[in-house]
Amino acid sequence: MSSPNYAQRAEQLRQLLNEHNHRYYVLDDPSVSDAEYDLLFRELQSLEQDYPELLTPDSPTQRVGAAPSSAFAEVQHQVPMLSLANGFTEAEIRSFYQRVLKLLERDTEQSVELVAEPKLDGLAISLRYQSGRLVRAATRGDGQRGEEVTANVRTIRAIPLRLRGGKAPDELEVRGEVYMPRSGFLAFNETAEQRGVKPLINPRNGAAGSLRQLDSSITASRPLAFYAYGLVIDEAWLPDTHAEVLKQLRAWGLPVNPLIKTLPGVDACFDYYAEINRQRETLDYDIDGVVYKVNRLDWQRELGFVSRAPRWAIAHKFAAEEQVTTLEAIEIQVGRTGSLTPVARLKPVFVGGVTVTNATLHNEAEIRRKDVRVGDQVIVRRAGDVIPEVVRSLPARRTRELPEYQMPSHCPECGSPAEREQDEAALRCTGGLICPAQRKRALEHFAARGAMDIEGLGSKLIAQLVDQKIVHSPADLYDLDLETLMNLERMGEKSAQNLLDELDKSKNTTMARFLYALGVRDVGEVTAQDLARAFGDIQALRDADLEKLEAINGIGPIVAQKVHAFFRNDKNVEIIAKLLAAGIHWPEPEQVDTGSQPLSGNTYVITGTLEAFSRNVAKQKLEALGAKVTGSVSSKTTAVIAGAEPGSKLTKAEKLGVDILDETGLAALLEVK
Ligand code: 5U1
Repeated sequence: MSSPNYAQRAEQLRQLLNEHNHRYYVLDDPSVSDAEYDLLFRELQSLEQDYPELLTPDSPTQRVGAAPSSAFAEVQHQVPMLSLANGFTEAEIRSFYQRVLKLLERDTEQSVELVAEPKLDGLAISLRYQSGRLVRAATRGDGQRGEEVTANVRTIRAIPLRLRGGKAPDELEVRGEVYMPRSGFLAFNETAEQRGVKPLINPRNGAAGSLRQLDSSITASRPLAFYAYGLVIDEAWLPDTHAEVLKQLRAWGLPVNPLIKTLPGVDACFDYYAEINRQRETLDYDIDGVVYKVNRLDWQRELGFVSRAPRWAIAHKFAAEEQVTTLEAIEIQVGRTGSLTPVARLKPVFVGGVTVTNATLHNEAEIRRKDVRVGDQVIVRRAGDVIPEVVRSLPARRTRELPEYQMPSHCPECGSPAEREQDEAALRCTGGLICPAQRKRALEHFAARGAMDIEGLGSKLIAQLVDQKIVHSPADLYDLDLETLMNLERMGEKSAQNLLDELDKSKNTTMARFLYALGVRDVGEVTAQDLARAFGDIQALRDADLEKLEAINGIGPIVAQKVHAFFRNDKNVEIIAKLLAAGIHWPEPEQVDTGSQPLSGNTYVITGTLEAFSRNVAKQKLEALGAKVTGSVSSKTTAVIAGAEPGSKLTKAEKLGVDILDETGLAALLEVK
C-alpha cells in the first residue's frame, strides 16, 4: 500500500472500530464478534506503530492508558454538579410533586410531565467536549471542584472520544454515571486471585477505585461503562425538554439508559418504580432507586435549586438493606459543637455490601422510641452511602431483663455538665473549647478537604497535638515547627516537613473556605459561599448587623443570628486575627453585593404570571440590584410583585399589609439603576 492508502485504511479502521463500539455500548446490538473486533484493532495498532504520523488522539487504540501520573489536578466545575434530594415513600414523592405544582403555580388538577430514570450506584462524572472532541473528564468531588481524570476516562470504551453526527456546539459538558457492570465485576474477581491482584469489594468501589488509578493502563484493564443523563450547554442550543436532551445525547453517540421513560404525572411514577424494582436483580448494574425530573426545561429553570439540589428532581430510593446483630455497647461521641451523640457498637455484620461495626443512635429520644438497650438484638440499616443506623430493637428476643440506657449528665471527655438547649433533641457538652474532644473535632473540620484542605493533618495527629497541649485552636497550627512535629509519634522528618509545607500551602485559600473552616454553627459550604460573595472581606462581615445578614440570599434569621453571635465572641475574633496574621489570604473579591446596591436590604416575593419575563428572570434582575427574592410572604417582605392569576401569596400580603406591585411597579423598580 502507498502511504496515502495507509492513511485511508487507518481512517477506515478508526471509523469501523468506533461504529462497533457504538453498536456494542450504545445500541446494545453488536454486529461483530470480539475476535473480529480484536483483529481490526490490532491492524490499526500496527499501522499506527509503523506510521506514527497516522496516530490521532481520538483513535480507538488510544484508550489503553498512559504513563502513571503523580496526582490528579483539581478542576473547578463551571456549572456545579448537583446532588439529589431523596424520598423513600410514596407520600414523600407526592409532596415533592405538590411542591413543584405550587412553585409553578399550577392547579392540583393540572399535571407536570416527569422523566423517570434508573438511578445508578456508580460515580458521577462530567465530560467536556470541545468541537466534538473529548478534552476533559472530571469527577464530581464536592460538587464545585472535582478531580481531573481525563486519561482514565479515555480508556472507557462506552464514552465516545469524538461525538457523532457532526452537529454539536463548540463547547458542551455531558453529565452522567460511570459504573462497573456486574458481569465485569464478577469476571474480574473470578480471576483476580490467580492474577495476584486484590479482588474488588463491590461494583461501586470497583468503579471508583478504577477511576482513581494514577496509572491509566490499570483503568483500561477494568470493565467500566457509562450512562449519560444530563447536559450543560449554552441555553440557545437547548431543546424544550429533558427527554429531547437525552435523545440528542444518544444521537451524539453517548449511551443513555434504555429504561428511561417520560411519564404524564406523579401517579405513573409508582408503577415505574415498582417495575424497575422488579427488574433490579436482572440488570447488569447496581441501582439504588429511580430519579424523577420535571421534563420541561423552562420549568426546571423556574424551579431552580435549594442548596445543592435542584427543586425539579428527586431520587426515589429503594428500601435500604437491613440486617440483625447484637448491640454490644453504647458510647458517646462528642461533636464539633459539643453535641453528645450515642453511637452503637455492634457485633460486626455485613449490610449493603460492607461490614458495619458502628451505627448512629441519633439522640436519647430516638433510643427511647426504638427501645434500644445494650445486649439487645437490633436491626441495622445501611442505605447507599448514608451512615448506618439502628432502626429498632427486637425486644421479643430478650432472654433477660435489660436496663434502659441513661445518657450521661456530664461530658465523658471533659467532665463539663451536659445540657439540652431549648427545642433541641441533642444534649450538649457545655465545656466549649476547654473540651479536648470539641477542640479535636473543630481542628479536624478546619483541616478538612472542603475547608483549609491540609493534607496529612488527620484525626490521629490532631489527637496527639491536642492531648499534648501543643495546639489549642486552629491558629496554633501555623506556629508549629519541625522540631515539635518530629517529637510526635510516627513522625519522621519527611512527614513533618510535608505537613509544614501543606500548612503553608493552605494559607492561600478563598474566603468561603476560610469561613467554612471556622466552623460557625449552621454555616455549611454553601452558606459560607453566600457570605463570602456578599461581603468579600472579614471586616465587612464582622461589622454586619442582623438586618444586613438576613438580607443576603440564602441566609435566614437563624443562621444570621449564629453568624452575628460568632463574630461578637472575643475569643473567635482573636483566633481569626491570629490566623490572618499568620498569612491566610484569598484573592480580592470580584463583586460585592451588599449595601452598595440600589435594592440592598429589600426583600420581594413574586407571584402569578408576568408578561415581560418569567418569574425566574425577574428574580435574577432584582437580585442583580442587591434585592433578596424569597418564596414566602412575611411582615418583613418589602413588597409582593403580583402578575396575572396570583396565588395565595397575594392574599397573605394583603392580610399583613405588605406593599403590592404590579408589572409597571416592577419595571419602575428595575429602572432604579
Ligand atoms: N439517572 C440519573 N442519575 N442522576 C444523578 N439522573 C441524575 N441526575 C442527577 C444525579 C445527581 O442530578 C441532576 C438532577 C442534576
